[in-house]
Amino acid sequence: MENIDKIKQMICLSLASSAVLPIAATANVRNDNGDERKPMNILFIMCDDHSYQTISAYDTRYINTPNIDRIAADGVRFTNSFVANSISGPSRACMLTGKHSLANGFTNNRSSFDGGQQTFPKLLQAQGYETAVIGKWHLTSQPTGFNYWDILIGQGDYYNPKFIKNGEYVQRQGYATNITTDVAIDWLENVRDDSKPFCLLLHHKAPHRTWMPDTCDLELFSDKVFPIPETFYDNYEGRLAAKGQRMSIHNDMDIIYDLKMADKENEIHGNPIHEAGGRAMYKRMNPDQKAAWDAHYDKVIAKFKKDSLQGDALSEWKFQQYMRDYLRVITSVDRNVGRVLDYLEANGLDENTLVVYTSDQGFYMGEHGWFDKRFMYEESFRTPLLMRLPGGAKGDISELVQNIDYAPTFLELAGVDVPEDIHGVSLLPLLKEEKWDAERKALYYHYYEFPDEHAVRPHYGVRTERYKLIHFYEDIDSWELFDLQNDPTELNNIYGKEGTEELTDSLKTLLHELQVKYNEEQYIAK
Ligand code: SGN
Ligand code: CA
Repeated sequence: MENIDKIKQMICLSLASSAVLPIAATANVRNDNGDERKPMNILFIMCDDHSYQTISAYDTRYINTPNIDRIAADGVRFTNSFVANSISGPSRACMLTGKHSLANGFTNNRSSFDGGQQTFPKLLQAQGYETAVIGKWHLTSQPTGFNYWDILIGQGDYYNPKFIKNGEYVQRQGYATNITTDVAIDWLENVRDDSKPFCLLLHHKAPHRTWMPDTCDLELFSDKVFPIPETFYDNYEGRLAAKGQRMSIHNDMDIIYDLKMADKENEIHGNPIHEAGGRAMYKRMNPDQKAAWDAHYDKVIAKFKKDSLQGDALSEWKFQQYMRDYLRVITSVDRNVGRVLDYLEANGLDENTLVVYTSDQGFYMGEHGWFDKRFMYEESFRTPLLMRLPGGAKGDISELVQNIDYAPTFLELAGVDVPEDIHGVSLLPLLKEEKWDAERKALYYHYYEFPDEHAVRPHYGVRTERYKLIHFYEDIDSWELFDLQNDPTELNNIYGKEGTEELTDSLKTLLHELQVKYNEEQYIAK
């Protein structure tokens, strides 16, 4: 099986167009003191919904991601990396501004980003950087602060996606992850002003729902059976908001839309809206893509019909199917990350480029019975974060870090004074093995979107190294407290339990301090 997988990977590689690799050069720039220094480029790779559980640098249970792991092997792996708001648009706005959601104005996916505000790409541009964003943007308004932008529309499509390139619509044939990488390599190679240092945001759509694999990866993992997560059958006892969500694999993962059982006989039906969406995804494909798709899924559909599974057996089949497609999509991401890293190396750019790999948030791989994100529970509050700074630190960094920290990190690296209104703290000292003065005792989190299709109640909270306190509000008023040391899977809400009074008080004090610090006084619970 392994050999067959390797051969398929080679075929995929030869299909993805590879750029010519001549040597590129960047000029030195002057910093504020007038000293000449070597500019450090920034390659900021981000995926959409990539769980740390499916990166082998973090977790070897499910998949091998040799290329993403290269970043960790030559650099650092953050083992306590979190987001400020576990959903796409808001998370991206936090990264661009270095500020929590209310302060940057983009609190939920229905918002539109105020592109007039201060962002790190603008500040880098002013410092003489050549900036670009390629791939998923998801902030509704047009990008500002970029010399070049070439973005997917909204969530984007996996097959033959439409982009907006510096304001013009362009439809491209092929698979989104390959295309986004092609455009990025082409920008590095042919478009940018190479007398300047660059900052490239290479932001993939993958592996966002509906986890559509590239045609050359369809057969991967077909024979694999993944272990069912220990919390798969969680009954949500003592956690009101968890009980009320609609992101369960059993109830909410659609058989046609998510699991691709769109049979030609039209006998299988899911939720009508999702079913229409699922069939439309297939219609976007060209005849070759459809033929490859059918060659794989028709067999799976036939078996699914024959087996007519019910109850737990159906839930577990859905889980396996979900895992296989998700991991196929990750295989393509990993291969394309390899292409970009190879390009940097072939051009000597690996020696003066900070490479970052992250996701807009974590994701549930069946834990608590779920897919999707949004909750402040570990799987979606955490996000993978790997960084490789040439000549910098190697190994694990365990400090509590958050996606509001990326902007100040990039700015400090570029020699820009970090504006005082930025909430995040530069991670550069950690990358250089220097003392980190942040003295961060706790992280603040706030998720605002409601009502939404997954019915996750808005909530804010605080997390220290050991404890987590969450307040869910809107149509409920419910507090949760977890001791992550004794209860890492967060099944036992100890809020209000005897003996937790002092701990609760101290966490509430901390929470209020952070709400004041991050301009969220209006949310302080009465
Ligand atoms: C879409 C998905 C949701 C997902 C959100 C947000 N539904 O609405 O499942 O939670 O995006 O994801 S879908 O039917 O359109 O696939 S985010 O990462 O972009 O914020
Ligand atoms: Ca996302």
